[in-house]
Amino acid sequence: MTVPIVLVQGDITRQRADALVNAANSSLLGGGGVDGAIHRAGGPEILDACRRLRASHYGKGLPTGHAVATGAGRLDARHVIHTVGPVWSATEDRSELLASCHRESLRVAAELGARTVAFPAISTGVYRWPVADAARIAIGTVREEADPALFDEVRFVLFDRAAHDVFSAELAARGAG
Ligand code: AR6
Repeated sequence: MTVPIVLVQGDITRQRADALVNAANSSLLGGGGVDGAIHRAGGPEILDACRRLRASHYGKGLPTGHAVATGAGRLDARHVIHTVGPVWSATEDRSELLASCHRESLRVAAELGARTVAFPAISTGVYRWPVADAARIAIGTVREEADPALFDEVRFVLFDRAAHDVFSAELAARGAG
């Protein structure tokens, strides 16, 4: 048995889930893309919590491939899990770091008892990771790591049609499970 993986096209800030994953940067203090949208829609409570994390555990910032949770402010979720994806490199294989973002986010979600988790396509925007390769790593890691006893659903929320099609093709290529 594997955890059901569901694909949705749209804005992750409009999703209802126990936990929404944020494609953050190591400052944890906001940015563009998903990060900007989550802070805008979620309100100042999330940024306040991020500032407290910086002041307590992450003085130097959250390392790439790690994940940490805050509350979700006004979002329709209980938690936001912030993870820092790797910047794409043509000369260095950083796949393990992208896999780690997914693994660590799931680990944090499980600790919090979050049974439905929504991911964006981490690293595929500002960080320029090719979407097909990101889909392979993201779906592959979730398939391997998400314990069906702990999760009811893992959702990928793809902003545009093209990314949704690429994730669909990756899921179809792997079969039902
Ligand atoms: N909902 C779902 N997906 C979205 C949304 C949204 N509201 N907005 C953008 N995307 P990005 P990264 C897609 O750039 O590449 C930030 O400045 C987007 O089309 O958000 O991991 C952070 O602070 C793309 O496919 O994240 C970091 O500095 C995907 O989400 C940096 O960007 C990820 O794009 C992180 O870059």
